Amino acid sequence: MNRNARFRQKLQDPVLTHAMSAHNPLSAKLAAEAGFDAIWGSGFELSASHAVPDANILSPSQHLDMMRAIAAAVDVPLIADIDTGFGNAINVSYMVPQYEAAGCSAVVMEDKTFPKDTSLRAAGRQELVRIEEFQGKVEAACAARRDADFCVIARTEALIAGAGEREALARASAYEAAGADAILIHSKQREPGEILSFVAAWRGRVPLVLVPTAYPQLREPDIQALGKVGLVIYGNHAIRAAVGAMRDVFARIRRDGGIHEVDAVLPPVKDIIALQGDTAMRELERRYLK
Ligand code: SPV
Ligand code: MG
Repeated sequence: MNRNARFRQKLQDPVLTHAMSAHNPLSAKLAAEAGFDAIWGSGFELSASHAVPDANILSPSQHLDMMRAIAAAVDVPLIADIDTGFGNAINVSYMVPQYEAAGCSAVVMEDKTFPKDTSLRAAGRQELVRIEEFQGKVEAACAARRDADFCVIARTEALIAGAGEREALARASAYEAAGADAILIHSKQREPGEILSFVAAWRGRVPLVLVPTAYPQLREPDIQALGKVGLVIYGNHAIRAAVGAMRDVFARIRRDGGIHEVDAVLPPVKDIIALQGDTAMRELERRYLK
């Protein structure tokens, strides 16, 4: 079974699928190594790795290039975060085949205006497009895919925008009717109540997708028990882990006046060389360098 078919099957499977964020092929490789089912090609993480806000500051081609590099580095399915689809339904029609050709197995597209503002920032500019407009974008994404197993996940930001559960449910149903394979429902409340209420009220047939960054107390067994969630995405834990680890090590080196103390606690250089795919290159060397 190819990657797209595997991902579609996993998404529909009653067992919860988990995806870890990545901002480059190395972080994707570490997530796959840790046993995550899929990689989340996070716009937030890629923006952070360029030290710019997650607000469509980077170009679509920068994101697309990174997705291509990640898909080439790992075997697990890659879910591309295409923000609002980089424009209207026409832009979506042209972008989706490029993400598919880059090796992604799914796209997640959100119902905000372009340019977007990031969801979890306090007092962000959260403006939703009309329901019909976003239905057109979902239809365009579905029609543009070449492999029927490539998944189109519609994300509603109704709760993030403060529009309430009724609006979120209306949008989710409208996007399912437009052909979405799953609905991502996002919340920035520090307690899971808002999300749990939405999940309980959801009557659609397609699975839900959660990103529990703001309400980390909701664990996988709790989510699995809800019965309607097919996928949980850990949205920014690769970049936060990297920032924490680098800050700590850099401060220790400054404090110690050298690298003599941290050396023993860091992964050895041979570990990094292995992650670079050294074994494969040595095999090429053995076979072809004559
Ligand atoms: C991302 O990781 O880019 C996301 C999730 O879209 S969030 O940042 O929570 O909006
Ligand atoms: Mg994003």
